[in-house]
Amino acid sequence: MSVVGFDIGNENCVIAAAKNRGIDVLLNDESNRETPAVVCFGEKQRFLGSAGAASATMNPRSTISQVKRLIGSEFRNPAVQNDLKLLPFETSEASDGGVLIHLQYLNKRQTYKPVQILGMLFAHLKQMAEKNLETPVSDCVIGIPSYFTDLQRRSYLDAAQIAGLRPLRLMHDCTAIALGYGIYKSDFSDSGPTNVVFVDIGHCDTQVTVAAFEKGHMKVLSHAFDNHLGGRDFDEVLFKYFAENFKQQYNIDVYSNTRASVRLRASCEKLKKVLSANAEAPINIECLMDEKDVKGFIKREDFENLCGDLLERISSPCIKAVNDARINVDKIYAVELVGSGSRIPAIMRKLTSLFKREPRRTLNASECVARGCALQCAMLSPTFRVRDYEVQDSFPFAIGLQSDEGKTISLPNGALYPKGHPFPSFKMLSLYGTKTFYLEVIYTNHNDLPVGVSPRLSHFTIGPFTSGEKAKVKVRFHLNLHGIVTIESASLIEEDHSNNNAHSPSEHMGVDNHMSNGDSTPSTTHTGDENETRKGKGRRRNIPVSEYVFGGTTKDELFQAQETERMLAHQDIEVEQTKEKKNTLESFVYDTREKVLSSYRSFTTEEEREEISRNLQETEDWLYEDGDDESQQAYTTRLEDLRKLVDPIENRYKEEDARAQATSSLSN
Ligand code: ATP
Ligand code: K
Ligand code: MG
Repeated sequence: MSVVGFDIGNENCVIAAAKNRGIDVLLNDESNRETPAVVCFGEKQRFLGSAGAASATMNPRSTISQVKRLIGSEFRNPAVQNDLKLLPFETSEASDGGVLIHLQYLNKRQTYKPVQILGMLFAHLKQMAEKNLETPVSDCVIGIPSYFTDLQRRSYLDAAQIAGLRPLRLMHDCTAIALGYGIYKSDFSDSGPTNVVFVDIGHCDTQVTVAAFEKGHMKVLSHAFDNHLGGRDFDEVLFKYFAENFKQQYNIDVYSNTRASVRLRASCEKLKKVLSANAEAPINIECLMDEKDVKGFIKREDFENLCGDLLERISSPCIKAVNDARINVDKIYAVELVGSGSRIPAIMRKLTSLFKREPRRTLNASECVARGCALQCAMLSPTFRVRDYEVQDSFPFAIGLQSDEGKTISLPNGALYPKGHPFPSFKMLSLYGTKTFYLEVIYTNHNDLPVGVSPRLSHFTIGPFTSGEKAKVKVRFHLNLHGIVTIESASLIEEDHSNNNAHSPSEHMGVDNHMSNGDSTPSTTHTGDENETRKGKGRRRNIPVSEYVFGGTTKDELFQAQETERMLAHQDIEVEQTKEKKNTLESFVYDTREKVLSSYRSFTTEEEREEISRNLQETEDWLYEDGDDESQQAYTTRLEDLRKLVDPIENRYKEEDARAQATSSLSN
């Protein structure tokens, strides 16, 4: 069993695998280390990854990209609406408030949820890894942005499950990067932690993380982000510039034509890359629209001026991360720049002036997330031995509770998990009640959240239970390894009547401030069986807990999605096998025709040759006409029919050949 790390980007995916000697990045079928995050629905089969990207401009409305932006997001979120404007496929609001993707496939209008599309991508990457490693792959660690909400995290796990993967951890991208950075380094000073700022600029977002390194362990001090600032935004600057330019010069409006927009966007991205290495760059697109060829040109300096606002915005998450880490700029040992979006030279200059030092590029900009994830996976897997290294991550949002009437429940520290809390983490809370009650998990600080995100995560029913008098209910929360909040258990403590004075006043439900807000990480073992009677203090009884996640995938939906994926994968295989059968038949026709004229000639009669030739011609004609698009069975049957004619001759030829060889070896 192999262990792998996945970096699912908005543009590119990278797979890394732990080997005994270290971490390897796996190649795809085109021998590339990065695979486009694209799923394209062709006429009869899906094209995934590189094949999907290759078909994108032919089939723009059935080519799904940037699904990472849509998964676990609300359709009505204005930020999502902005993203959708850049994407060529059709969407609508799902009944659960999420995004639904509509497209034409297999002559039908089909609807898919983003979680399904991501599932397809995961399945493709899994298959690629298995082909490379020649072993089954299921245990994995998957990189995610630190700003992902509870629902986005859960949706990632669902997508992985649709693909048959078993994520041991969803890991914040920059935490994975920091792990890969720290674990092999031995030159950290003994006189206190070494603070490093990681800046990851991808296709759609910018993430900044400050981590403190000491020998044998690494601690994340802060995560900050701008989830709407990445390479894509720089492409868009060029797109707008040339769209306007072409309107003036050629009188075409690319905004009115999906295919033209898709092609211009792709050209602008290429242009941007050229500008990273050149002072100026041309753009040429044949037949962009209305049968017009377009030409354009831009200088790097002009591009940088157009990007002034974007470049300015890079400072904010950097400043926030350093402030939240509570360190001085002079206490920063290094700034490490990663993510391919950061290859624009002006970004480097901007960061240099901000941090008063030049950022370094000691890590592999496009592979470090996947590599860190693979390392973490090896550390979590019992089959690998990795040197002891402690990773302490911090959770970027404050999490609180409210009752189902929307009343905030006041908690000892102001939050169930304050912002920056280390995780994974268990917390025990004591509440009082006489019967079933409800808790809603919420984000408490709107300012920290990505724009438009709902503060409500999930709703828990604690019960049913009844208790004659107000009883203490101990609720055990878990902010798990994926950064998802759950309630692990709840138990009712029926106290002795002789020991009644700890009861809260007469509210229906109240937090017991006397009880410790017990905070423990999984390494601190939780002692005591919660079902056991405690020394005369009271009886403990487990009460059921049920969870409802706002916008979450139900078990039934997940099952359906797995079924759909199985069917779609079957269809793809079927189409591929049919192509193979057709090719085999075609080759047989050509090979046999050639052999009839050469090697078989002396083993056949005139009539036999004529009959075979006639049949070959018939099959060839059929292949061009009725047989162009037939079933596997049809091609197989045709081949078998031809073989019946040709096999006796083939046998005669082989026998003669063997005899000739025997004779020649005797005479030697
Ligand atoms: P995200 O992290 O947002 O999910 P991702 O991980 O797929 O996305 P990366 O692969 O890190 O993103 O970066 C992709 C971006 O980098 C694209 O916008 C691409 O155009 C840009 N890019 C790649 N090479 C260069 C270059 N030489 N100069 C400028 N930009 C580049
Ligand atoms: K990537
Ligand atoms: Mg990335």
